[in-house]
Amino acid sequence: MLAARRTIVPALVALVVLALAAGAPPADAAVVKVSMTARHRTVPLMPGLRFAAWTFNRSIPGPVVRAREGDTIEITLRNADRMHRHSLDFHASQVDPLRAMADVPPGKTRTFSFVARRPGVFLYHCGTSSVLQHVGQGMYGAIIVEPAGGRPPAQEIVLVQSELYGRVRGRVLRSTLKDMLAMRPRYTAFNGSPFRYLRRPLQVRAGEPVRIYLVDAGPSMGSAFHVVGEIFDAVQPDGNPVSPREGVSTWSVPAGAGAVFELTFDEPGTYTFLTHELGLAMKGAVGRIVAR
Ligand SMILES: [Cu+2]
Repeated sequence: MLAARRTIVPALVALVVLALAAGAPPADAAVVKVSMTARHRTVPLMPGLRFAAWTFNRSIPGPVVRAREGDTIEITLRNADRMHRHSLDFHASQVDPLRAMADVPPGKTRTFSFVARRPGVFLYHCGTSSVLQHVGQGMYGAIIVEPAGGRPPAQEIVLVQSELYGRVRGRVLRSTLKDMLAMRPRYTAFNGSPFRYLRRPLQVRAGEPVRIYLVDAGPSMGSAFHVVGEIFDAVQPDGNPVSPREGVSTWSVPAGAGAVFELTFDEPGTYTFLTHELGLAMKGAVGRIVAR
């Protein structure tokens, strides 16, 4: 998915929830209001297959949240699920988890906030026990916190890698905690759909900078991220622009982490991106970028 700036972007429909705070230091710090609804929903997974998922805002992954360093993120979580408690753990936060990440019972709504003090790209996920099951069912997404001074212009791509577990019955993939504990994923995916970007490659302009924000949601496996035919000009672990690594071919992002990858396709062509843990790539975490 292509990223919009300083806003919340569901996979298909942009839903802008940004409000400026009056007079809060730093001078241009904002309150970014994020509305999330937890609900069970059967979502399209790939042609001919659906997934009996637990979602934030009806999609896997949930919406991309964007803010800037120093902003206050104010989250309202509504639990529209009739059976399970749900919650939100933002890895961009530095808060008391028992307060900020408390479970929301079925049918209830709660609001909490945190100040995004560190720039980067981070995972958010449901933190309710069993976390393995809630993440494995699809309750995760990416939050991007821009550095206070911004980033240089680039063509931006946001990728969330994950595993999908379970058995297919009647063209629906259904997961159990037992499937997830066995750690034998049925599929892997970027942005919630195995082989999504082989079916519809991403498009960029050759000769101009590209920035990939990658988050690995797991629940249990990381990403050895690589672009065939390219070397990353810079990799920023967790997306923090301080101390980038330069000239990297493959970079491991563990489950629960993120990274920013910067590169320029000097030569027009079709470039495959994947996790170079190839047994996982062949289950769906592989795609293409066409540079023109
Ligand atoms: Cu949950």
